[in-house]
Amino acid sequence: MSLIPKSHPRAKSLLIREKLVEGFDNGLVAKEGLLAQGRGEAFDYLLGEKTGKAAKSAIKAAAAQILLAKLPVISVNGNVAALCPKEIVKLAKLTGAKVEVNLFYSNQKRKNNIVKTIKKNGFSEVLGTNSASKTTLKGIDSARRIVDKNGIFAADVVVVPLEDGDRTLALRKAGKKIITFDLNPLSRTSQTAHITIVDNVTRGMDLLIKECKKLSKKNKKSLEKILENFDNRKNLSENINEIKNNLTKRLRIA
Ligand code: PTJ
Repeated sequence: MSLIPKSHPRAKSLLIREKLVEGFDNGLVAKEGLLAQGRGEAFDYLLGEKTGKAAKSAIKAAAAQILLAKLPVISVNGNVAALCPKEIVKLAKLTGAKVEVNLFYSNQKRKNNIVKTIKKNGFSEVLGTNSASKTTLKGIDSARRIVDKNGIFAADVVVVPLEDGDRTLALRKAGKKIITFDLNPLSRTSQTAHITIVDNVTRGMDLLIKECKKLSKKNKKSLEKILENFDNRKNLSENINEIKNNLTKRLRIA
C-alpha cells in the first residue's frame, strides 16, 4: 500500500516515483533508471507537471507519423516497462506497431522480466531476446546497437521513449523517422529526433493513444499535412517558452 497521502500537493509525481521503485524491486529498472527518473522529475517540475500546448502538437504529429508508417516499432527500456506497459500494448495493438526490448544497461535477466511484463499486459510477440534474429546497428558503441532484424532494424518509424543521443542519431542516420518522449527539451535526443514529445511518458503515452484513435479516421493526405506543418526545432523552443512562462508565473504568485 502506498504511503503517499492523496492530499499531498505533489502526490502524482511521488506515485510515479513509486512505480519506478517498484519496477526496480521487480527487476525491470536499472539502478541508473532511478536517476534518470530524477532528472525527468526536475524538468517536469519546471514544466508545471502538465502537458503543454507544444507537447500536444508534437503528440499530434507523432500520431500522424505512426499511422503513416509501414513498419512502426516501439522500443521499450526498463523505465518505460515500469511506467506504462499497458499503454505500450494499447498503442501497439491500435497501430499495428511491433514492440522490441532494447536496453542501454543490457542484462538478459532484466530483458526477460520486461518481456514477461509486456506479455502479461496482453502482447505476446515481443522482440529483442531472440539471438537468431539479432543484428547490429552501425554507429553506436553501447548495447543499444543490438537490435532485431525484423524489428528496429527494418522499421521505418521508431518510437524511442527516454532514449540516449547516440542511438537516436544512429537510427536517424539509418534513415528512420524517430519519435521520442523526453522531458528535457535540451537533451541530445530531443534535438536529434524528428518528433520530440516534451512530456512525462506517463501522461503523454495515453494522449498519443487517443490521438492515434482520432487520426485513424483521417486520410493519408491530411496526415501528411500535419507532418508538413510540424517543425521539431520550433516545437522545442515553444516548450522552452512554456517553461519560462511557468517559472515567471510561479515567481509572481510567491
Ligand atoms: O533500461 P535501460 O538499461 O535501457 O536504461 C534506461 C535509462 C532511462 C536509464 C537510460 O536510457 C538513461 O540513462 O537515460 P537518461 O539519458 O538518463 O534519460 C533520458 C531522458 O529521459 C532524460 O533527458 C530525462 O530527462 C528523460 N526522462 C526521465 N524520466 C522521464 C523522462 N522523459 C519523459 N518521461 C519520464 N518519466
